[in-house]
This record gives sequence, C-alpha cells and structure tokens, in this order.
Amino acid sequence: MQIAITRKVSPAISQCELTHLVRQPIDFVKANEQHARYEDVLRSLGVRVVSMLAEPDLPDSVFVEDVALVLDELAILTRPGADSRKPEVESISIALKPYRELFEIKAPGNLDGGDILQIGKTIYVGISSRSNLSAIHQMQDILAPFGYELKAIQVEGCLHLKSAITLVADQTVLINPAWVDPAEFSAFQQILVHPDEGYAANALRIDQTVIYQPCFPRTGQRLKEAGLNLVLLDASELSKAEGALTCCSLIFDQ
Ligand code: CIR
Repeated sequence: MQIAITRKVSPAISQCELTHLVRQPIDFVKANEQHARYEDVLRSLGVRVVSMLAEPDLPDSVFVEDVALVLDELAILTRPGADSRKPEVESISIALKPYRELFEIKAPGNLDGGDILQIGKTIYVGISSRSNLSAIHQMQDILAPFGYELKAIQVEGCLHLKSAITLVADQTVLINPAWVDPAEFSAFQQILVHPDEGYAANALRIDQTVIYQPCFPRTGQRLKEAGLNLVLLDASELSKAEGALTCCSLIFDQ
C-alpha cells in the first residue's frame, strides 16, 4: 500500500515564496478545491492519503515534497533553502516518524525535496537556488550504507530539478532541455516538453498512471503518443505559487 502525506493549503498562501514567477492573486477557495481533488485522485489510484491540517503561519506548507525525502529504508528531513520554509520540518518529522527512521540535513546544508529525483538506486539532486553541495555531501554520507548513488545536476532557469524533469515510466523521463542538460539523463528514453509549455515537465507518476495538468495539451499529447495513461488534474491556483503536482505530496510504500 502506498501512503501520500499531504497538507491542506495555508490561508497565507498568497504570501508564498516566488523565485521565477510574478505574483498574481491566488483564489484560496479554488486552490482548496483543486487540492481536495488532488487528494481524491490519489485515493482513486489506491493511495492512502494522510492529510495534515493547514499551517496558518506557513504560506508554502502545502508543498510537503520539499521537506523530506522518503526512501524504502529511511527518510531524510531536509533543510529548506528559503528561511520562511524551515519551520515546516517539525510537523513533517512528526508525520513521518511512524513510518521511517529519520535523518536530517544540518546547516550549512540547504535542500528542497523538489530538487530530488529518485530513479531506482540513483538519487539525482539539483543544484539550485534552494539546494547546495553541503546538503548533497550530507546525503551521500547518510545514503551510501544503503547502496544509493548520488548525482548532482545543475538546474538553470527554474525553481527545482523536478520543475525540469520527472520520471513518467520505468525508463522514461519527461524533460525540459532548456532547464536541465538532457545528456545527464542519456540512459533514459526522453520525452521533451513542447517548447511553448516550459512548465510542463512536472508529472506525478503513480504506478502505471501519470497525473498531469490539462494546461499543457501539446506535451500531454506527446505523453499519450508514448502510450502513457494520463489522469488530468487542474492545479492552476497552486501553479501561481510556483508549485506543481509532485510538490503536494510525499509518496512512499508503507
Ligand atoms: C516555494 O517557492 O518554495 C514555493 N512557493 C513553491 C514550492 C514548490 N515546490 C516544489 O516544486 N517541489
């Protein structure tokens, strides 16, 4: 059974961090509806959703992906790169404690989970404005005894590694070559985002299903042509907060 830890949208979402986007009004009611639908889609795919209450003082706390990496053997609590997000770690550590032994990234390491892409025993970590080499070295020390190999990947032009690349099938990645070097992922089949759809690389794969946003129809068509089974889900409000689909959950096997 897979578990998804989620957290309801903070009523302070309009004060979220923004790095590459211009601030636009976020409709809180609509954001909540879309988030509830996200949780429903996960449930419909057989995932048990553990939905945490909103954190009124932590604007970005709906984006739980950034606060931990959960692997089969352990979990690592991150140290989010934005200071406003560092207090999000405490409650996530309580939520994860029943499931995994917990490790943590310490200063001067900074790490956002959005910069982590796990493919089997390889952990790709984006070097971005949020994640640094100190965190990668700490992860290496924590993960080496479990047989994981880490690869640092330079990210340019977007917030996180997973804004630029996600895994959509066992050996297939969806990638925006403007933000991350496709040569780093030459071992995989690659589906490129349509050039008009820069933000289209963030897809959420649950087994043989890919949850995907309808606002990227040209890239969606490419995914369908590759034989992938898509479930469309609108996340337009949280996209204004520079979030996407993977960011709103921590998914792992129980
Ligand atoms: C932030 O800047 O931290 C949030 N406004 C968006 C975080 C999105 N998280 C993700 O892509 N993993």
